[in-house]
Amino acid sequence: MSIRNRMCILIMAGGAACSALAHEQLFRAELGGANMSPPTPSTAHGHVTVIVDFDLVTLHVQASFDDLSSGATRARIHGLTPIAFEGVAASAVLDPSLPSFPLGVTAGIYDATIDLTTADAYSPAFIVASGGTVSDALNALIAGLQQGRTYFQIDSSLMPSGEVRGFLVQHGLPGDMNCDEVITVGDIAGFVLALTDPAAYAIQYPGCDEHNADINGDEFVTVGDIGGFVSLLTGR
Ligand SMILES: [Ca+2]
Ligand SMILES: [Ca+2]
Repeated sequence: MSIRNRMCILIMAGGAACSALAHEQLFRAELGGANMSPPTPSTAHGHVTVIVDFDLVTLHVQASFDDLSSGATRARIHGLTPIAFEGVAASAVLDPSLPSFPLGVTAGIYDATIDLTTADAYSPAFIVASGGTVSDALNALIAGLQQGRTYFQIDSSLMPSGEVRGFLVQHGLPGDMNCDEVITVGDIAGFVLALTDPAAYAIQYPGCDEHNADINGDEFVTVGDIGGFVSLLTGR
C-alpha cells in the first residue's frame, strides 16, 4: 500500500472533517544577549514561537528561557524597527509585560494566547503610532512580523533595559505543504512528495519549504513525521 493510501486510511480512521483548519502564520526567534543593540554580556538563551491565527485573530506565544543573569522583570514584543532585523523600538504589545509571563526567575517557560481584537493587546503608544485604532495596530503588528521588524525581548533586574532578544522570523507552517497557510487534505500530495522525492517537491512547489513536512522537528523529513502530519490534519 502506498504511503498516500495509508495516510488517507489513518485520516479517515481519525474521523477528520477534512475541512479547512485555521489560517495561520508562524514566526520564530532565538534569544541571546548578542542579539541586543548594543549587545549584552548575557549568556542566557531562549526560544520563542509566535503563531498568528487570522480566523480567531489571536497571537499564540510560546517561549522558553534559561540562564538569565537575574530574575526576569518583563517580556514584550517590540516593534516596529525602521529597518528589518536591526535597531530598537518600543514595546508593541501589552505594557508592562506579556500577561502571566514568569517574572523574578532566571529560567522558565511561557504559553499564552492573546486576543488581538482588543486595545488591551497593545501598548497605547503603539496604537497611536499605528494610526489610532485597534485595527490599525493589528495591521501594523502583523505587517511588522512579516517584515522582520519585531523582536521578542526579556528584561531582567540586572539588565532592566533588556538582557536578551531575538527578531521574529517567519517560518513555514508545519504540515502546510502547498504554502496556502492552511493545513488541509490538499497538503497530502505535497507531504508524500516531500517524503519520497524532495527534488520533485521543490519543482512542483517552488518557494515552499519541504521541511514544512518535518512535523516532529528533528530536522529530517521521514516516515516518523507521518503520525504528526495525520494529527495535524485530524486536529488530534
Ligand atoms: Ca496547505
Ligand atoms: Ca522529522
